[in-house]
Amino acid sequence: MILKTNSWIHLTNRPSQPQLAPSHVANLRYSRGQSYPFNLPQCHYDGVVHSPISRSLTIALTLAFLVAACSDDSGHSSATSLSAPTETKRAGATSEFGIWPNDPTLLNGDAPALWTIEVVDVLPHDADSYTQGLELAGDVLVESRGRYGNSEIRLVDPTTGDIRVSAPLGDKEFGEGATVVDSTIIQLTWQEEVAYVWSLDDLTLLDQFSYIGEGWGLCAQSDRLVMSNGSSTLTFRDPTDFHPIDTIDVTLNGTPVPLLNELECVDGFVFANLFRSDQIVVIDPDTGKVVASVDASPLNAVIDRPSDNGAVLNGVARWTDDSLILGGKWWPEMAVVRLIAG
Ligand SMILES: [Ca+2]
Repeated sequence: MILKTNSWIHLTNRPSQPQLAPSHVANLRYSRGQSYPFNLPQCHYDGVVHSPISRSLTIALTLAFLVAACSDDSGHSSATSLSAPTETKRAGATSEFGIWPNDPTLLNGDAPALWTIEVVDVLPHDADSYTQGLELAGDVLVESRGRYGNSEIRLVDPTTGDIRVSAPLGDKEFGEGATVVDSTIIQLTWQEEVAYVWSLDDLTLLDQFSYIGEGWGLCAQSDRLVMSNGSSTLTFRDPTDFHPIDTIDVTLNGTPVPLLNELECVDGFVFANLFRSDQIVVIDPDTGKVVASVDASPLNAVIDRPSDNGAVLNGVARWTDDSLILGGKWWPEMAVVRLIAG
């Protein structure tokens, strides 16, 4: 059982919270050594997509969003310089507020926070795995692997990287996000409109659900699933039969935030990495408002990411009470990180 609880949902307004402009969301960056086919004012974005049609449309809409956002703040850059990890800075200490860098009552949709990360550890990862989703279940890391002909669900020892057990998808199926519900794993497929239900202990296929549209990210709250499809809309689903319950549009200061990708449900909030970026947004799922944005680019100083444009950040998992695992497609390592004020 790894469902998270809404431990503190009642938030108050604090005037001292750092302001997050729309340009921060637009300030998508790539790992070092990679090229930027599109150079926008204060924005770097790679428009290469691995989907023939739908993601191209999404990228086009996003570029329009980026241009609009950047045009409002073209004279100021929010880029954060890469820095060496501070591995011992808070090692062994548990934050008073768990995963949150500040008093959690600071979080509110009117004054989104701007955070970054410190890397506190590095874990091994299968460099052949096209990571599409990560979630911890006890001492086992659940990893969904994508690409046609290579998709599977696997249970991994997170400290050694050893694969304990795996189960393949069909050659014409593309694995996407996955989450744990009680003693099962629900795994999405990208465009095949089917979600598989696996036994958590041995990956026996137990059931499958059908749905309409694309599947990208998935996480579980106490009574509902949260699913992304690459747009700015999250869909809530019943974990027992996967039927849609409701949707919420995700916004930052009133502006839609597209390309919501891999998800992680944390303390009643939803973490979503933005596709092809090192940015993670923290969403209040009841309002859709982005309450904080996390610049994860400091991991580039630690993780030897492949130069392939497809090797993007695509794994977010709660690791300990005060840390996350961040992983990506074909990454040889994963980073254990803590959130810190940016
Ligand atoms: Ca996750």
